[in-house]
Amino acid sequence: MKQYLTTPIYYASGSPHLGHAYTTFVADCYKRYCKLRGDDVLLTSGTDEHGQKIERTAEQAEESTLSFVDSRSDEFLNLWKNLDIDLDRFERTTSPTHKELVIGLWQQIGARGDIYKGHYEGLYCVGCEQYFTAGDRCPVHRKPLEKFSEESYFFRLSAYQQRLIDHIESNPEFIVPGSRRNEVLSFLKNGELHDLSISRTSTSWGIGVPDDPGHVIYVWLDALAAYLSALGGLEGEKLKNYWPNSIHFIGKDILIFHAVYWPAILWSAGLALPKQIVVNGWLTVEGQKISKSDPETIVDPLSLSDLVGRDGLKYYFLKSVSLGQDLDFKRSHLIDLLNADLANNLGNLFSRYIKLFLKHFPRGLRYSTGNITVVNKNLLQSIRDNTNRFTAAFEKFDLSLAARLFIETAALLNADIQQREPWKIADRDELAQYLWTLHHCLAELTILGASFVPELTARARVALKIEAEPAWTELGHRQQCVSVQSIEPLFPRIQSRWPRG
Ligand code: ME8
Repeated sequence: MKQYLTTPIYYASGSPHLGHAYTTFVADCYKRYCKLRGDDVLLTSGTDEHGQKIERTAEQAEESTLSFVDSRSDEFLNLWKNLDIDLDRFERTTSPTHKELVIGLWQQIGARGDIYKGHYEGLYCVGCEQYFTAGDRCPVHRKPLEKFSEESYFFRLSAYQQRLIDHIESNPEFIVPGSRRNEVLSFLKNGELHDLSISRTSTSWGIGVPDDPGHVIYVWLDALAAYLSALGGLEGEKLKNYWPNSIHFIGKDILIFHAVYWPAILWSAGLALPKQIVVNGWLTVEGQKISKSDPETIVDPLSLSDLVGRDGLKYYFLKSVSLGQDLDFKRSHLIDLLNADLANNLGNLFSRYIKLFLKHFPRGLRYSTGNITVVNKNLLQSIRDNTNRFTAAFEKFDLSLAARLFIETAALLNADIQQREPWKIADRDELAQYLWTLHHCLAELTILGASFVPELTARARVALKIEAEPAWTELGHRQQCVSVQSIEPLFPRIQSRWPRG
């Protein structure tokens, strides 16, 4: 199956922070799971580089806008490389191919009769690059809204109100989780949808409106279109093959743009809608959303990954945040959880198993499935049951439950070893049979872990002397000869360098 996944196209107005990393971890984890299942899956991220917010930030930094966005964009790209995010494409909205696509999209919408020229008068938050109809402060940035009055092109968004309601109601999985779907539905049902201003004259940093050089295209229309540019353009094969099966991973702050404006734009352009929008909550620090505009909240993902490793960082957030919920970040919780789950539980499981195996069967052992006892069959079956629950969790985007099932499976194996005390088994055949069974259980455990802690599971597979790249098709496949080799501890305990907090 062909699948297309996207993270938001993050603003190149500042350096990436933990909030950006979190959504990217969710998308990366989901991609790894799809790949494991054998899907042909592409993941896109990128940077949103136009608009007034960026123009003003570059001015304040006394840099040319282009060199400013070049360096911010590099920071994002380098972060994803350093955190081992499995990206296929990194799209920049200043690229010439993207510009061409946005102009093509504008023309397609125009040809449909959905664009007209008018005058915009109202409120705007430059931080969100969003129009407001009421209020005097932006609820996200907590700054006064600015009054704008300018000539503008409009998109006939109002014409799509009922169609949007119908689509969301007849596709219950279009917006996940359900609480976010309800939010969009009540937004659509409780008020009149106004046409959307889609050009600006008060900034020149953007893509020019075709044949009207005084206007630049609204930055959100420009940025959303990057999802299509990353697939190689409006006429490309990739768009045909991957787009209908696409999932946008976003934060709740940009839900209306993705669930209301974007589908209407796509319909107008004669394109299919993405299959799903998966919405995460916010990471906060002391109750405040981690945000560029609030420097006190900023946590640098790289320095954190230097301390706990990139697998540790991914695992912690994927396990600790239930999809759609907020999480108040605390370093002490991060360290305690990783020490408990990855050092004590997972790490000890592998080290005690490998030690035991090497002591008794340094050159490997051979056993055949037909001869194993009911106790060992049951152990294999209980891993299989967890695997089935794991799949169901992924299908509901409940990555936190899937991570828990992975680590509970490790705990189950530790408990089994503790109870059966293989170091006391005198019968060589019985011991061989148990270690053979455990070998298969551990191999399956690495499959469950591969989407969350890919580097740890790859090393665990080296210890088990099996193919480094895990695949779902391995499940239930039993080999007669198994062996192991020793490796460095999988996840050494983290000694906190910070004051507790
Ligand atoms: O909105 N907690 O870019 P952006 C969780 N350019 N997720 C967070 C977060 C937090 N504290 N802070 C940021 C834009 N995020 C537009 C997107 S897409 C066509 C254009 C994540 O740099 C979350 O995914 O402000 C959120 O939606 C996104 O970063 C916003 O990134």
